[in-house]
This record gives sequence, C-alpha cells and structure tokens, in this order.
Amino acid sequence: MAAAPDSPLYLGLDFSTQQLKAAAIDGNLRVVHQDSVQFDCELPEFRTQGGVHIQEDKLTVTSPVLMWVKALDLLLDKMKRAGFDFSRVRALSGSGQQHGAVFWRRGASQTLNQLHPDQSLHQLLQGSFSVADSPVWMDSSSTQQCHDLQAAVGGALKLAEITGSRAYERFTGNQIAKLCQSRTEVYRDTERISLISSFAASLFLGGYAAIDFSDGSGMNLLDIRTRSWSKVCLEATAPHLDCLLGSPLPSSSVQGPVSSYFVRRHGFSESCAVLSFTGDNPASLAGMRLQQGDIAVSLGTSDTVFLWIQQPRPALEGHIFCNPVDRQAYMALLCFKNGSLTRERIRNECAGGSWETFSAALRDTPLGNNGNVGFYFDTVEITPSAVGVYRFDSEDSEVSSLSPQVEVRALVEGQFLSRRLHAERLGYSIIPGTRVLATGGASSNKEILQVLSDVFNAPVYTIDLSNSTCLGSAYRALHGLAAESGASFFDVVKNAPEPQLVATPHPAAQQVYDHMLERYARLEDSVLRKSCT
Ligand code: ADP
Ligand code: XUL
Repeated sequence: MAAAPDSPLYLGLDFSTQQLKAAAIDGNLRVVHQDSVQFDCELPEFRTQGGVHIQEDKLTVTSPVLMWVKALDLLLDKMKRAGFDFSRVRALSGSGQQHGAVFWRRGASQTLNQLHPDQSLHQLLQGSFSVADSPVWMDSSSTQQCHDLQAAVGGALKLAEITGSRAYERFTGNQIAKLCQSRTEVYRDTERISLISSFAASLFLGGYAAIDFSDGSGMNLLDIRTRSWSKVCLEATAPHLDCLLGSPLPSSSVQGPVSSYFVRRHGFSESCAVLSFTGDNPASLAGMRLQQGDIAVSLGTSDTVFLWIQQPRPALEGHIFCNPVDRQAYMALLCFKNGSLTRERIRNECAGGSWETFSAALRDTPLGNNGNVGFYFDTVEITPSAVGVYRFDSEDSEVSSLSPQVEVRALVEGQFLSRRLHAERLGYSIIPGTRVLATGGASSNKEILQVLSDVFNAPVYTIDLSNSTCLGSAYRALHGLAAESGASFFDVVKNAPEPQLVATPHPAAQQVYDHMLERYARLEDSVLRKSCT
C-alpha cells in the first residue's frame, strides 16, 4: 500500500570516501528519494582524487573537512530543487567512512550554536576547524603511534581484547596521537574531536554529537565490553582526551532535534529527531538486515567483509565492533584497502576503461583461470599487511604479466579468495543456507558477483539499492524512534523488501576453489615474505 503524500519520512545520509549520498524512506520502508554529490567532479575546487588527497609520502591520506560541509549544502539544495519536502522528515540518521577524525577549533561550538539561516554551512563554518585536512581511513602514517599504544597496554593481543582490534594506523586514536605529537599547538587549539559520523550529526544538531558505540569501536580507544572509553588507552594516546571526545552513546540514541538553522533554511520540522550517526560498515549491516550465518561483502572504495556475532573473540587480524542495532551483540569486520580503485585501474589498463569489457573478460575466462592468480596491493594493504603486485602461473612461478582477459580474472578471483581466506581465519565457515549479501558500487556488476558466488560456493543476494549504508541509516532513524517504546530493530524492519538472488555457484565451483584457496594461502605467505624484504 502506498503511503499518503504527506506521511512521515525517514532520512539516511552517508558521508563516504568518494561521495555524499542520501536516501529517504516512508513508514512502509519504501525508498521515495535518492540523491548524491560526487566530491571529485561536483566540488572540483577541493582537488581531490577519489575524494582524498594523498601526500608525497604516500602514507598520509586526508580529505578537506570543508568539502564535506559544502557537499551537505549542495545535497540539500539538490533535494529541494527535486521537490523533496523536508517538513515530512520525522527522524534522520547517517553514517561516515570509519576512523577519520574531525578537529573542531576552540569557539566552534558557539558558531555551531548560532548558525544564521541566510548563509550556507560552508560560509559559516570556514573558521571552525583546527585541522583543514582530516586524516581518513586510507591513511597509514601512524605506525610509531601504533607501536607506542600496544607497548603501553601490554601488547597487541591485550589491546585487541580491550578495544576489539590490535593497533591499526587508520584507527582514530593513533591519528590523534600523531597530531598531538607533531602539531602540539594545533592540538591545544582543538576543543572537540569527532569521528566523521559524529561530525556530520553535529552539523544537524547545531552542537556536538556524541560518538556512538559502534563507530567508536574503530578508534583503539573504546572498551567494547563496558562500552566506555578505556582509561589506559586514553592516557597512552593524548592528554585530556576524555574531554575532547565527550561520552559515547548507543547507536540507537536520539541525540536531539535538528537545529533551528535546518528548520528555517530548509523547512525541516522542529520535532525532526537526529539519531546517532555511525560508521558506514555498521550502517550497512543495518541496511542489509544481516542475520546470523550470513556474510556481507561490501564492494565500495574499500572492500569489507562483515558478520554478526554474539560473543566477541578479538584476534590479531580483523576487528570487533559493538553491534549498531543490538546492544548485546557485536559485529566482526575485515577491511581490504585495494578494492574498487584497484578494479578501476585494471579496468583502465586491460579493458579500455569499460566495465562492459571488464565483465566480458570474466564471462570469457574459465573458473580457476587455468591456474593463473594474482595479488594486487597497489597501496599498502590492511588485510594482509603487504604492498605490490604479484602474479603467478599454474606452476606457482611468478610472472611479470598476464594477457588482459586473464589479468581481469586473476584480479577478481584473487580478491575474493583473499576475502574468503581471511573470513575463514576469523571463524567464518560456509554452511548450508549461507547467504552472501553483496553491496557497494561494484555490486551492480553481475559478472563480478558471479565470481563472488563461485569462490564462496554460496548464493549471492543484493538489495535494491546498491548502497545499503543510506538505507541502513534510514532504517536506524525509524528504529531510533520506535526503540523508545521497546521495539527491536528486526520488528521495525520486518516488512522491508527481501534481498534479491543474483548469482548461484557453478556446479564445479567447490572443486575448483577449495583447492585454489589452499594454494592461495601458500602463495600469500610467500608474497608476505617478499613484501617485507
Ligand atoms: P564509497 O561508498 O566508498 O564512496 P561506492 O560503494 O559508492 O563507494 O562504490 C564506488 C565504486 O563502485 C567506484 O569506485 C567504482 O569502481 C565501483 N563501480 C561502480 N559501477 C561499477 C560496475 N559496473 N562494475 C564494477 N565496479 C563499479
Ligand atoms: C573499515 C574501513 C573502511 C572505511 C571506508 O574498517 O576502514 O571500510 O569505513 O569505507
């Protein structure tokens, strides 16, 4: 049944690496509006490539914080021009690429509190950030700080037991420690540190939003069991950090109404609630309504693999985050940095820049690629920690090139073998009934999903919207209001459209890929040895 034309709407936003996206749903969970702003082409004045600036050392990766602010101005203007009625929005939530930090300058809270509706956010917030270029998840420049943190808490495993992950360069605490040590004056001039998610929520609230438990788990600072900041981690990171971070809150909290700026400039209702914003991967888990036994594979700028788990068993590989939709549960996540951008490079070099030709190469080459396989770590990979490109023929001999079609399959098979290998090491196993849920930009490509299905020997499903993060945030906005009367997330979203089956494994897949997985694990060991030397 269609909802009435003036019925309430729920808005979800996603501040991701390459773009800002929005989706609105009605009370029947139907998507009624979608919009986006691409950073590189719609905001060229910030001179980003893929939404980021890569510094000369190749390790430091940042994005201009005012680009995100301006993107929000632009997105809301676009939505208004498209006839979107903001007064119908009962609640909104959102997500951000995980781990990045936003440093608010002293006095910024007062500015946020008094935003004048005649001006854009970009004009009003020009002077509000003590760091113009925010470190983002692609950064790997804080190795020293990672060593220091692990040493301070009693080792990598101990840190993983407290925070859900050993120290990772991109995790926010290590980025904060680096800033505090290298730019002490700037640190002193900072009155608040937000994640990208809580920064975005702060814009809507006209005041500082709390960091939510789920995105907060990606900082190497939160104790994932007590769901409060770990004293030992805070003290090892930087001075007065608890004041700069504020107290964390559940991911389903209503953090307040939208500020009068949004009411007066864009016509939002005064009672529109702003729910905690969270990380893009937790939001995606919500958007896919992930269930026990499912495995989600997100094919965005980064590729991520995530699972719903009840009992955390942190290890030296992968991450455990607090679950965004169930306060007792957790999620496990693996992040692979060389995802879509590497597929784009090989598409440009081997398929004339065309996804159609890239897909045809996958169709025209056999399962298992006649034994040819590759490792494509264009930038320092997170899982596993390695860099460089390595190609092997069926005899396990390293070769310097492959024909274009074979290279395309070697890349995609290699990527998915890696996703499966590391998921299995984290305790995942394919059982009858396993569903692979695919999302992210590349999940619109059927041939890529066929390889995913074959390598995992399991059916692959997608949801209508190729990007589940915005949808997850819209669901979370709806749930946040209902949660106040005790409704569970799954009660609220039970009538959402079911994921669509898009690929089933080839009958020969298990035989080909079980064997290839063992081989891939051996070759990965040899690549790791080479990559270290
Ligand atoms: P993010 O949320 O990290 O900004 P998205 O999930 O929107 O990223 O994914 C963007 C990526 O999707 C692009 O970098 C592009 O490589 C990839 N993509 C888009 N269309 C296709 C396609 N048809 N086949 C493969 N990859 C695609
Ligand atoms: C997850 C991670 C990335 C970012 C950007 O740990 O670093 O997936 O969230 O999407």
